[in-house]
Order: sequence, then structure tokens, then C-alpha cells
Amino acid sequence: MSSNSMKMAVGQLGPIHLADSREAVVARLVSMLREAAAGGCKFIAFPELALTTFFPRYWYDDEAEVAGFYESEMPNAATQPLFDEAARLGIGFYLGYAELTPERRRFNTSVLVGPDGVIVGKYRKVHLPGHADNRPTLPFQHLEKRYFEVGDLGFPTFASQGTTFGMCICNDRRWPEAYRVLAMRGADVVALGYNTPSHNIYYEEPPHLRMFHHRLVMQSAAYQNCIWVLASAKCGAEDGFHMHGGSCIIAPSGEIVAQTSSEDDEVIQHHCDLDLGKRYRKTVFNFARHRRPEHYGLITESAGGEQVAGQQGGTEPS
Ligand code: CDT
Repeated sequence: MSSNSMKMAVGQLGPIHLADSREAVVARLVSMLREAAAGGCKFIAFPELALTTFFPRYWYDDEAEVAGFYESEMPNAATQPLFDEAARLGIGFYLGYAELTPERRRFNTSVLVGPDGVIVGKYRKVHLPGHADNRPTLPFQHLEKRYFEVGDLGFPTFASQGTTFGMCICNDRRWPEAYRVLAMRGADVVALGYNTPSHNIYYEEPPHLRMFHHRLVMQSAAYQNCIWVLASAKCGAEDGFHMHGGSCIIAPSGEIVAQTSSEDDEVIQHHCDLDLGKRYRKTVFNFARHRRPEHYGLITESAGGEQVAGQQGGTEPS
């Protein structure tokens, strides 16, 4: 183990039901924070929208009802005990929550908090899945496009505790561009939280593929970008709506080095060698030597999915 190492944790949350209070959830987070700190960890990643149930599954006509899911300040009275305990124990964390700005804009947000309990940086989810219209015939909905705006902060990185952190939120983990930008900004560690329904409401998908794709995207991203990935689920059945677990810590080799075994509150920990990524960055993924950005322009010029100039040859497959 190199001297440049840090023990890090993932604090997976079991279900949060509609009736659960913020205070009750924060007490669960504090308990996991203490477990991680007692194990010698200096950082713990918590899930996306970690303070409430995954409310985008519900259509609300009444905006006043939706308003109750957002935080207009962070920290606030309910979450202050988590920040205070982090400072007391000297452990940083990642926390996802629904943000309401002073301008009344709504984002799916995460913060990176240092071991002094002070916010180091903020990220607002860029890739919002689902739909914005009411589809009452579905078994449940996925209304992130209704309840949030696309994040306006890009993919920033933050120096903290002698390393560089980046953040993603849930669906971002399926998009290689997110990790690439973070890696190009020097990220050694990418923390991400997620809420992933076990059932795909848009097409028939074998359940095992949900977990397969979840791991596939993060393991390849960790390897291709020479980063540690800390992935934290909110999982189990929230008022009967099931979301998969599978929280894990992934090394820059692409290997899963720790994973949860339950769909409840559970802490996993690993001693992470923060120099491990350097081996890949100097060789196979030496960006400066091997990347060819002059051939990648299309990626930022277009979202894709439409006919683009430069397609060559061939006939339609029969
Ligand atoms: N929260 C979140 O982004 N969940 C998505 C589910 C997509 S299904 C509409 C995910 O990618 O896991």
C-alpha cells in the first residue's frame, strides 16, 4: 500500500418511506458515519436524494406538496447534526438531496463535505432520466424531468483531504462523458449516489440486466479513467416500490473491491491506494500521449441519435 492512501466508505441506505421524517433519516446517516469513522475511514459516500423517499416516482398536481421534498439551505436544522458529527469525527462525506435555490430553481444536487464539516463543493445532476408529462397508466413514474432542471455547474472537481474528488448522480453513471470530463479535471475519486428502480417502466427488461448494466458502466469507467468509484444506493422497497442495491467500491483496475450484501442501511469500507490510478495514467491511459481529440469533435457538437455528416458506405442491414 502506498503512503498516498485513504480508507473510504460507502453508506448505503435502505428504504425511506413517505412517512419518514428528515430527522429519522439523518439519525441513520449519522449512525453510518460513526461506523465508517470507527473503522478508520476519512470519507463516506451517501446516496442520491438521501433525505427523502424517491419522490419522482409520484405525480403531484399540487406544487405545495412537492415543495416539501426540497432543501432551501444546506446544512439546515435537520441535517446540521450530520455536519456536526462529521466535524467532530474528522470524516468527509458526499450527500445527495433535492435543492431549491433562492430563485426557486430546482436541482438534483450533491455536496462534498470536508472533514471539518464544511461544504467543499456542489454538483447538480446533468443527465435527468424519465419524463415530464403525467403517465398514470404506468405502475409508477419517473418524473425527474418534471421536478428538476438540468444541472448548470458542469462536472467540477474539488481538492480535499490530499486528493481530488468528482461527483456524479445516478443516471450520470451511465454516460462515459461525465467521468471523462472529471478525469480530465484530475479526479482521483468519483463519488456517486443512486436510486434505481428494479423494474424498467419503459420496456420489458430482464431484472438481472439492471444490476449487470449498473456494474458494467461503473467498472469500465473506473478503468478507462483511472479513478476510484464510490457508488451508494438507496434501495429496497419504498412504500412497495423496489430499488436495487449493489452499492460498491471500484478500484482504478475496474475491479469491485467491496460491495454490499443487503438492501438495508449498510456500510462498506476499503483502504484505497490513491496512487493506483497513476499506473494507468502513465501507460495505457496516458491522455496526453494517446487521446485524439481532433477526432472526437462530434461528441460535443451533437447529442447524437440523428443522421450526422460523415457517415460512410454500407447499405441498410437486411
Ligand atoms: N435516479 C436515477 O437517475 N435513476 C435512473 C433510472 C432510470 S429509469 C427511468 C438510473 O439510471 O438508474
